Amino acid sequence: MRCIDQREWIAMLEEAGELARVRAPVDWKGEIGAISRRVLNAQGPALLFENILGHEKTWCRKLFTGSLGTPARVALAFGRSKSTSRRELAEMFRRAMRGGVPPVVVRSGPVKENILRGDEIDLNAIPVPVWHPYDGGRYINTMCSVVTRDPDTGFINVGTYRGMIVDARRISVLLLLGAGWGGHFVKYAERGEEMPVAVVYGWDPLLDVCAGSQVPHDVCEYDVVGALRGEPAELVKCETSELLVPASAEIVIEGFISRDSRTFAMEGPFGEYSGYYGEPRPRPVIRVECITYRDDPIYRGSLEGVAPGALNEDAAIYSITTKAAILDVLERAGVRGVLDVRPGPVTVVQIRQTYNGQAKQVACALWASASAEHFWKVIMVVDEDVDIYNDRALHWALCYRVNPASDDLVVMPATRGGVLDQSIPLARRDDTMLGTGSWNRLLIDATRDLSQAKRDHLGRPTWPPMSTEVDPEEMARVERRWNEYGIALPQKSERR
Ligand SMILES: Cc1cc2nc3c(=O)[nH]c(=O)nc-3n(C[C@H](O)[C@H](O)[C@H](O)COP(=O)(O)O)c2cc1C
Ligand SMILES: [Mn+2]
Repeated sequence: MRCIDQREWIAMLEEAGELARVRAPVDWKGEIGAISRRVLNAQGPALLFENILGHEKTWCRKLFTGSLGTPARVALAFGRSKSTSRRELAEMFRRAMRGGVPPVVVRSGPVKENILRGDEIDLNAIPVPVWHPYDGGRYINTMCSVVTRDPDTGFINVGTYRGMIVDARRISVLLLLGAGWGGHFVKYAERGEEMPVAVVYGWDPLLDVCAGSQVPHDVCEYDVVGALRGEPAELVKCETSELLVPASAEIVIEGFISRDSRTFAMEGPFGEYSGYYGEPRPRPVIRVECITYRDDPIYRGSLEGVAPGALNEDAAIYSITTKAAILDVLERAGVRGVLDVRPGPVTVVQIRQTYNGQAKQVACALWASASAEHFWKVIMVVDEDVDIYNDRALHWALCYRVNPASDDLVVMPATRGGVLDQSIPLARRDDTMLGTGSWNRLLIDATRDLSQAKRDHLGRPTWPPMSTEVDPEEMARVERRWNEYGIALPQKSERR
């Protein structure tokens, strides 16, 4: 299947009964965020807002959001049926991260239908919501794909990085040096140049999936999209730089970022992935020089904050792609016996143990990875008999397979970590001083102690029986005689 554009994606969702067109007039200030929160929490449809107050006559009138808000729709974006398992999608993503299909450059495309330059530009013409009640402004860069290029090698990176409208032509951004574009930024600064940047809104949903996920730093996200679709992405050259963007994107903003701190502007607060607001700070700014867009463009954005019971698009995306990233990191590090992985605030890894220190190897491999900056702060490793999708089973393992006074709990101090984690004191999240945040990380080793196992004739560990396991012969007898006992059991119901 070739890459699809956002209009084809919207049509696919409508066909599948997964889209609501909101024609009632709605306010970009607060109301759209509140609607989005309600719909995401209820795992409702993708939303296309067609009537936004104050945007009846602006060149951009429409906003599309929430399209990746459920696992079923992420499966549809991958070109699979709604019920495709996470494991299957994660394996698809892993294969794509290895063998990329490079993009092709075409002469022109719909994204060039309209071009604004210089003083014609006013970012406030785009219907950008104030997503969370106390955001510092209109966060224009949420579900977007930010394109930059390594000035030495020409390698292109595409990442999702937040940004807030400062005024008509400026966007302040959270540009962390550990991210893909951060490495490019440092190189441009060393040359005394500004960094060209292009921000893409609304194209193949898999570009957003790849841009926001932990694709290895030496792999271009465009190649991953190409590999997932089996056909190269079609790109066009930007107007003001050598950057390449999708030919059928809805909107592309082109600009430049300076390392000169005198050009910085306030960024934040913003409702972040942890469910907290971050503190406002002076941050680098995209100085917008050009905007290209399709006729009647549909802007794309997303609600960020997640907390227990408060879902968003990232959570649905990461349930696939972070799973893939973790499996990949562990395989590359040569960790044996990894059975399954459940990403989440606590990263759960299920293993079949054959050697001592296997759980520690899991944690060391993940923490050493370049992908770990914002992730994998708390890792829990369990054996094959613990159902990692059952929270009670995990609590049981936490209680009965962990001795808090032993080396089952390991704190790895002062590692590189995310700056948006509000449980860490501000001084330890000062990326301007530290280059990153500083995290103490926790491993909960809830695996059994191998010295308690016996080995079978093939040398495999066998564990003492659990008292909750019924002898299989007894169970067979009970099943055979069940009707004789006259015991009525209630229907099994879904327990929450
Ligand atoms: C909606 C969204 C917003 C994000 N905002 C930022 C951000 O502002 N800064 C950042 O460094 N990472 C942010 N991330 C995380 C990065 O996109 C993620 O770490 C990704 O792997 C970066 O790709 P890269 O390795 O090419 O930099 C965001 C992710 C999502 C999904
Ligand atoms: Mn990257």
